[in-house]
Amino acid sequence: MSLENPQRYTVTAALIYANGPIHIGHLAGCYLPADIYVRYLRATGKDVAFISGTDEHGVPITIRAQKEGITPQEVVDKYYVQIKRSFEDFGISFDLYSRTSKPIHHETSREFFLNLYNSGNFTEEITEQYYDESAKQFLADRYIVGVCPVCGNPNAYGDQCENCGSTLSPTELKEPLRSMLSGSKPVLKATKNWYLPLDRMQPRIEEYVNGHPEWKTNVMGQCQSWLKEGLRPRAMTRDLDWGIKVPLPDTDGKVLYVWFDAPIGYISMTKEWAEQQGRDWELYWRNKDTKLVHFIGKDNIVFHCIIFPAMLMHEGSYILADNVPANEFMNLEGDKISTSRNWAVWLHEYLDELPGKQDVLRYVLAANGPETKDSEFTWKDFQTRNNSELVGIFGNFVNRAVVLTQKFCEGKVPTRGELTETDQAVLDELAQFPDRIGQAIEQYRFREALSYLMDLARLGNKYLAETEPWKVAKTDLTRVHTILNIALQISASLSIVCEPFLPFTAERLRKLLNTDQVSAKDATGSAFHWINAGKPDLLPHGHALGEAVLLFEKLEDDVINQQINKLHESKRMNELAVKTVPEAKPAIQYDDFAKMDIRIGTILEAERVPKSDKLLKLKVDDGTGTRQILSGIAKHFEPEKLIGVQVTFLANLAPRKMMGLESQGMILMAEDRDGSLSLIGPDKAVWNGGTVS
Ligand code: B3M
Ligand code: ZN
Repeated sequence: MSLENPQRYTVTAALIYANGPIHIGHLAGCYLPADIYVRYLRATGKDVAFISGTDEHGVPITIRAQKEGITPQEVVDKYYVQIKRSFEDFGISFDLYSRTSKPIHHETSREFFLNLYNSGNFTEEITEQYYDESAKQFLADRYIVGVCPVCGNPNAYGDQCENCGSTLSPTELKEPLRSMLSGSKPVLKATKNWYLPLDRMQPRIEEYVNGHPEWKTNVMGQCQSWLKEGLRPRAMTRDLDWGIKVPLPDTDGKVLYVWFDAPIGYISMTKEWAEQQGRDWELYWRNKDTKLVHFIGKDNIVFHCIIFPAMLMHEGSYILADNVPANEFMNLEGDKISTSRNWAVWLHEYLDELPGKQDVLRYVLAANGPETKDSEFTWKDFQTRNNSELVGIFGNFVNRAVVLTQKFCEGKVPTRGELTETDQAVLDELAQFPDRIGQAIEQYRFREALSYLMDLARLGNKYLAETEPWKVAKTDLTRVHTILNIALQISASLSIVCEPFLPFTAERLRKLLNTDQVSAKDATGSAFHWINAGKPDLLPHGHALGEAVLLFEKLEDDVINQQINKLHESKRMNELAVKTVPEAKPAIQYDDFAKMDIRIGTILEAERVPKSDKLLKLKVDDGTGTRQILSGIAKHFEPEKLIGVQVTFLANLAPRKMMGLESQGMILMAEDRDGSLSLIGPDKAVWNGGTVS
């Protein structure tokens, strides 16, 4: 059951691993909806702690360190700063953005662990895990490499094969196995770890999950499938040297499981924030009138809906999440977003290239939010939404209202005269928007809420189109004043209700309407408060507007095409970079090599072989005469360009027939990473027939 009308909220957004920069998928999947929700709550006067930070433990960090050739500490220090900055740049309004490496977090996690341990809530289990004897370390799944049982890739990881995408466990890998740390063969070794007996907790967790039929169907679906499978005990400690040390004797080389400490981060960060603010953190975690909401992406559902609640239930003194409105994933231009393939729009790059356009991205991501199923970002859609919705509807309406006021009313809010039926209908409709938008937000339907926001701007446009103040001005200025007054009141409401979605625009719009100069009307010190949105008199008559600025600008094709090209180019570069050097062939003896008669010759003639798109027919001067060699290089070279070039060829390859023509030898080529071919010749002219050895 969901809490009725709570006044206090703890809202968390996933603690992302500090192992890379963030992209639009992160924003759309978790942080933007969380921010819209929180901004709305604050606007309606709720007491909110909006908490997030980076997850700085676990194998994802150590893997990154190994890839970049730096220490795990250097990895998290670097990405914490970058990630925090990106969130700030896009207006994600955390009350605190912290990190799990803080001492307060280590203490809180250890204390939590000890509470569970001391009350007998863990089971101890000894299992066999892979161990690297030369590195003297147990190996996380990711550190074990072997042959993929699905596709035969010899470099599959113990958790996944990057070639075919299969999810694996280390015991499924085929020989030869090797450790990524030392290259040696891992051996199985017994080790003790502490397990949370989720199996025993199944009934309580079922009761909790089933008590929330209002959860989103994608979230409920995953929970039910886990529950149906039957919960199994899960290790809460791991054999790893990066993380929070297990607070028990004789546990060297063991740390808390990263998924044990990370969600506790929400609690420790709330403590940190409350300390800074001089507040009581327990109100936000131990008071049953507080509503706890976790914003996450779909890959984190089980941890937030089953494992973390189980930990909290065991501990006993905490509230449980009221809702976990997890999103699905956002794809990019028809393909999954992928960090390793560099198929992403990175937030820090976006702002370098499209400065000041935070709200355009916020708008497009919210409008395409993957709320119920995976969604899609394309640059063309980005352009269309900007040009026809933000510029064409929102910006256009506000701009017309303001410009006409400057033209006909000296830039001051005019008085409203007698209302027509149309006027009254518009004001009545206006009054309904704030609730309509707010209710959708409260139900985590952000796309819908945003569409209502745009409907309000549409209402304004329609009103101006119907009443045509620019025409009426010729005959009836009093009437024009009434129309513009109403248009300005709609604009004023827009400035309030757009703030959760478009905070940068809201600020510009408030400057444009000069709202700071409107005297306070309610207890919060400003008339521009959500509870006043929709009212017909937000702007008093005679109030002077601010300077006219455009809220949005049109995006031209070249800007968009640049982004599309950049994306494809970086993917291409990346594909080249991941191509590995071919495997070595088995060793041979000198005699084997000496059997080959490799020589230098000069190409005298070159032409395409009719009906073949691959073959060129070459005439080569081999020092004793001319020989014909057929070479499969037609796609790589223009025949005319080869004439006169000295090349290396295998002279004693037995003659072969291709397309009815005899080939007497083979031209040697080097293949580049991208598959292009290059001739191998001497670095100065040598005599034809000279041997290569
Ligand atoms: N660090 C996984 C992730 O970054 C994990 C989330 C923790 S939330 C408590 O997607
Ligand atoms: Zn595979």
